[in-house]
Amino acid sequence: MNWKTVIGEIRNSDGVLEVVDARCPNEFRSRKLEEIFEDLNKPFWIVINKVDLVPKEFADRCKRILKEQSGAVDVVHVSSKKFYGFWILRRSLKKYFGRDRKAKLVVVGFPNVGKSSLINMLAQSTVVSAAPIPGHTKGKQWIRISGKLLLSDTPGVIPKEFASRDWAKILFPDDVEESAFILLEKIKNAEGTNFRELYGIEPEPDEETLKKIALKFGFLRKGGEADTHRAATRLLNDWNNCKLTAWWL
Ligand SMILES: Nc1nc2c(ncn2[C@@H]2O[C@H](COP(=O)(O)OP(=O)(O)OP(=O)(O)O)[C@@H](O)[C@H]2O)c(=O)[nH]1
Ligand SMILES: [Mg+2]
Repeated sequence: MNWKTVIGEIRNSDGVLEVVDARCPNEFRSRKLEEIFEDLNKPFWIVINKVDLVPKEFADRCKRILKEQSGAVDVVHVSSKKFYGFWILRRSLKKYFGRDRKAKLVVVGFPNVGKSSLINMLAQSTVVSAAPIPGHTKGKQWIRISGKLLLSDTPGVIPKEFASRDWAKILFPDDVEESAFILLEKIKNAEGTNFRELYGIEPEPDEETLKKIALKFGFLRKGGEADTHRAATRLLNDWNNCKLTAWWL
């Protein structure tokens, strides 16, 4: 779905679920987007997904801070992977919209935050998993998540222009080594991480670290030189598939 279509979807919705990654929830918020929600007069929820990847104390602190510092109706924790948080999210939505009001919601977020996983979790927990609404774009599916609450089955991916410079490079990489260095710098300064357990070294944003990772996994170029490109790709993949965790505000 292109961005113009997403904005159209938001305009036609009754509310938005902004999904962020629990490992660094604040950096995954888009203030620009939240301003758009406010301009359009749409209530929004910040859904902190992947909460299984961070300590509870950190998750609770983030929730408190985001509640204070954002215009979100509510901030909730979920783990789409562990099927955690569904009821809390649903209760919060029901509380806002009431029993009798029909409401259509749209899920948005940066790449990889778990939008599709969240939609799947919400869909699997319901009796009617997908119901086309007459009068809507053909093929458009809505998922009933509770009595009158409907969720669009197509998430809106927030485009690169809305990301900070660092995240634009990590989420939409063109030079993977540069992207890996930016991620390493963030992990180095994180409150906690499993980096040392995964790779057996300290997270330092330099060539040497990529070389060590390459050697650890046997990524060698012809001639036996460490393949830092493959190591950088591995690091970014481990972050994206959530094997690698680190948390900071
Ligand atoms: N540990 C953990 N991993 C999760 C959770 N939710 C999603 N993931 C993982 O995060 C990665 C991205 O999840 P997706 O649901 O594909 O994310 P998305 O936002 O739809 O990504 P795009 O479609 O690329 O924009 C996958 O490897 C998921 O398995 C979660 O709650 N916990
Ligand atoms: Mg997706």
